[in-house]
Amino acid sequence: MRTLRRLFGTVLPFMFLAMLLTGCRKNQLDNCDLQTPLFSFSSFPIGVAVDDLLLQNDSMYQHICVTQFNRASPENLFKPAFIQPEENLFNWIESDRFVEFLQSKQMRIHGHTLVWHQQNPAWMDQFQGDRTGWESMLRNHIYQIVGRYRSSILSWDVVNEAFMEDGSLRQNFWLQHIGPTYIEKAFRWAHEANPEAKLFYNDYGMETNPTKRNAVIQFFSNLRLKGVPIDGLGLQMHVDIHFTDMIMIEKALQEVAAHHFLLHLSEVDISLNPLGKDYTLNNKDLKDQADMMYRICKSYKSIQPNLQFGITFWGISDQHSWIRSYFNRLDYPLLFDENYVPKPIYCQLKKI
Ligand code: 9MR
Repeated sequence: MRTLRRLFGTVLPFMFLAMLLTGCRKNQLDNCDLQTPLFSFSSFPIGVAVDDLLLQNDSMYQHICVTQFNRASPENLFKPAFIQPEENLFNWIESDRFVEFLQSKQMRIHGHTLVWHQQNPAWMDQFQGDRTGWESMLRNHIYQIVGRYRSSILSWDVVNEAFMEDGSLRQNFWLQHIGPTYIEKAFRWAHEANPEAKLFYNDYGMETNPTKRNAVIQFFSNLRLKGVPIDGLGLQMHVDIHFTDMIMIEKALQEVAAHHFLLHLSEVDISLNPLGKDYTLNNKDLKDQADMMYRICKSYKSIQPNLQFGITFWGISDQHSWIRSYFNRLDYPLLFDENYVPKPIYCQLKKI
C-alpha cells in the first residue's frame, strides 16, 4: 500500500513531468533535427541545386544533399559549357556519374538547363552557320542530352531567362541567329527527344515583376495553344528579406496556376544583405528569413496541389551560395550555415 502511495505521490508525477519535458524538447528539436529529412515534411518534392565537385569531395555536403532533399538540379554540370565543351564532344563521364549516384540515393533529377545566354562554350558563341545550321546545332545539343537521360531525367528547364524586365525577348545569340522561334523549337525538340519529360521555362524576377510575368505567361499560353509542349514555369525566387510585399508573391503564384502551368519555385534563396553593405548576421534577420520562407510556402501550398511541381533551393550551405561569389558580398541566403548547422529557415520549413 505504502509502495502504491509512493508511486502515485512522487514517482508517477515525476515520470509524467519528465516525459512531458522530453516530449516538448523533442518536438522543438525535431524541427531542426537532421534525423528527419526535410522532404518528409512536404507533400511536394524539395529540391536543391547540386555542385558536382562538392558532391564528390565534401562528405557532409553529400550527406545533407542525399538525406534532406529528394530532387536535385545540377547547378552547373549540365550547362552547355560543361556538357558540350567542344562541338559534338559531350562530357558524359561526369554527367553520367552525377545522375547514377543521385538516382542510387532515390533522388529525382531536374535537368538544368538546355538553352541559355550564359555558360555557353566558346565554339557555340562563335558558331558559323546560317539559320538552318544554327537550328541543327541546337537540335543536336538538345537531342543528345535529353535523349541520353530519357529514362533518368524526367523534367527539364528547356529555356532559361529569355525575357527582359520590360517583357521583351532578350537579345541573345539564339534570337539573333534563329529568330524568336528558337524558343518553341527548343521545346518541340526536347519533347521529341523525350515525350515523357515535363518541360519548363525558367526565369528570375517573375515573382516580383508583373510586366515580365505577364509577358511570359502570355507568350507560353499562346505557344501552348499552337500545340507547343510546355508544361510549366520555373519562378526562380531569388528574393531578399527587405521585399515584404508577400501579397505580390502570392498573386504571382496564383496567376501562374490560373493559367494551368506546373509551378516550380526553382532556385529559391533569401538574401539577408542584398545591398552588399558591411553586415553582421543577427537573429532578427534570421527570423525574418524563416518567416518569409514560411509565407512563400503557405502561398505555394494554396495553389492546386497537382500544379505544385516542387520547391528547389539554390544550394545547401551559405558558404557555397552563388551570391557570395557572384556579387562578392557577405550573405546568408540558404538553409544551412557554414558548418552545415541548420538555420531557423530550415526548422521553420518543417512546420509547414
Ligand atoms: O549557381 C550558378 C553559379 O555557380 C554560376 O557561376 C552562375 C553563372 O551565371 O550560374 C548560377 O546559377 C544560375 C542559374 O543557372 C540560372 N539562374 C540564375 C542562377 C544564379 O546566377
